[in-house]
Amino acid sequence: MSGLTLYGTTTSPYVRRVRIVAHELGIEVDLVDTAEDDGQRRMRAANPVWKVPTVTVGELSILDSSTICEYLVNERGPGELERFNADNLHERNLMTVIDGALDSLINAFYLARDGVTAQSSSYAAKQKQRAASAMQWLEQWATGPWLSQVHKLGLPEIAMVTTLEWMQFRETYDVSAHPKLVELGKHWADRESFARTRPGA
Ligand SMILES: N[C@@H](CCC(=O)N[C@@H](CS)C(=O)NCC(=O)O)C(=O)O
Repeated sequence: MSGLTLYGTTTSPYVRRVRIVAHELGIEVDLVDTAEDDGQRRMRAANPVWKVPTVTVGELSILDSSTICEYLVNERGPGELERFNADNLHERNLMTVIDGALDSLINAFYLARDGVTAQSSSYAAKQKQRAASAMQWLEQWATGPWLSQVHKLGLPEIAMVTTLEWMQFRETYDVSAHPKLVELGKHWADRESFARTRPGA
């Protein structure tokens, strides 16, 4: 697959999902840093919601991490990955809850940078409470390295590990309250695609 441009940063957990899937499938990506003005301008020209990851392939723009990962798997074949099954409602619920926790904490993280904290805003406090509720729900589904019931590495596990590691990296959430999720994260930490895409790697 040639001419694939990925707009994002190396610290974004959503961008990291795409980088892990690309690495697993042996797909080269040209990463354009959206922390730089020029990268941000180019990403906004391709994506009306101004979020990363954004991928462009020729004239095509793909605007969401799950859509991008599905596109890569469909184009290249799943390799060792589990193909995301849109009919599997449990997997879709897992993704919704992981994204709910992550979106809440990303909001809280950026609001805190502007001085809006859980102490000063009930809405900011709710973001952290929602993340705790989501993580508690996810904990019940972790079995060793697996989150989904398919027992093959797929988007739910990749999303879970990148979320856990982002929480630790940004110190936005104490993951130690969820020992089964911590164990799941440790299982995948040394796999090449995870190790190579870790912030600072
Ligand atoms: N649903 C989107 C979420 C992407 C997202 O929230 N990305 C964050 C960075 S981790 C972002 O671009 N935030 C920019 C902003 O909110 O202004 C996906 O899965 O790709």
